[in-house]
Amino acid sequence: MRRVLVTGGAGFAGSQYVRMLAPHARVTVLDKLTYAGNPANLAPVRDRIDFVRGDIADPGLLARVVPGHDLVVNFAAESHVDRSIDDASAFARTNVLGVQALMRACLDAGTPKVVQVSTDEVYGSIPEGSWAEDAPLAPSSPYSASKAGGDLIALAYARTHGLPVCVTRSGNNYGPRQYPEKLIPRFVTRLLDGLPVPLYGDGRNVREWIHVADHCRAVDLVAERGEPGEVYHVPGDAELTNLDLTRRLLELLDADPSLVEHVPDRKGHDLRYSLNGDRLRALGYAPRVPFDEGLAETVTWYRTHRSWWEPLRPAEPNAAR
Ligand code: NAD
Ligand code: TDX
Repeated sequence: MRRVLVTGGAGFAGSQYVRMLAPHARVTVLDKLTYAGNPANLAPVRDRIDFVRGDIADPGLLARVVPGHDLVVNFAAESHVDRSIDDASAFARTNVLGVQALMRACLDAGTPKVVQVSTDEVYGSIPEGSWAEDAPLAPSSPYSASKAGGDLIALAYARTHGLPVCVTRSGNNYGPRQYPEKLIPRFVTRLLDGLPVPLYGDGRNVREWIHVADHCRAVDLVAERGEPGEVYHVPGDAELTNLDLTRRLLELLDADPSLVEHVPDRKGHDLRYSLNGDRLRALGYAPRVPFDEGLAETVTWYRTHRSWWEPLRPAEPNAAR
């Protein structure tokens, strides 16, 4: 049985990966449990995994936890763009220094395979067409700059030291258990309570959406078949403006369109992201969750899991950015 260390495994995407893997692998989760980490996300597999609370930027802890694993997958990150605009210090610490500490620990432990999970945002905005994996990095936000820094460190460990690490970069994930600061869960939970939803700028920014389960299947495929030192894109199957996405959410929730509040734009707001996924498809990847189905199921999940998200809501429910 594979022994897999999943860092950031109590967050949205990391916990999905752990729940997917747990029946077929011996899984250790290492997570700092920041505001975004939630042990409830691991409840269905709690008895089948080892959980360590700790920081990927702590080399002493990593020296104890990393050895003995066949695979290390790093989902741990500060992940929200708006928070990085307010204060980027935790982003630099976790997303850059943390990745460096983890790569070093994997090198020292002789880990046979490592995957660094990253994002389409490292390339910055693309008005048309799609980025290939060798496109130059031009991140716009402190979040994406810190992710680009982590990616480059990971790839440098591959080139300099021969560390068998792959980098995956995916589009916007959606699905159950996403912290209600991100667009879809923020809008769904607010609409469920009849509260206005803050649409940034003119709402014409475009994102490429992928169900978190498809993202995790792609990460595992790269873990098994990816070429060390390479980057793999994980594109979404639905490209939508925020305005169109908001309209779909209003329909699914049978909510009044007057609840959409146009608020000032996010600083440095990227217009569009798009990834070319040919390299991943060549490994055998195909998405399984059609966007319409996945979105409807996600809305239903939030409707039926109020006890998961209600305690996580910001203190000022009417605050719009
Ligand atoms: P999330 O914010 O839901 O979860 C992040 C997890 O990392 C939390 O459990 C948190 O406690 C943990 N963590 C934070 N700092 C840590 C540290 N120093 N040490 C150990 N654990 C720490 O994030 P997510 O949406 O699940 O994203 C997971 C990864 O996927 C991130 O690397 C993110 O950049 C990437 N990604 C996410 C998306 C998306 O749309 N959600 C898209 C592309 C890439
Ligand atoms: O209240 C909002 N109103 C709004 O109009 C929020 C939270 C967002 N938006 C807009 C900004 C973006 O154009 O919606 C779009 C999506 O925003 P987020 O959910 O914050 O995601 P994004 O900034 O695109 O980044 C996400 O995808 C890539 C994740 O948060 C990152 O972790 C991932 O790397």
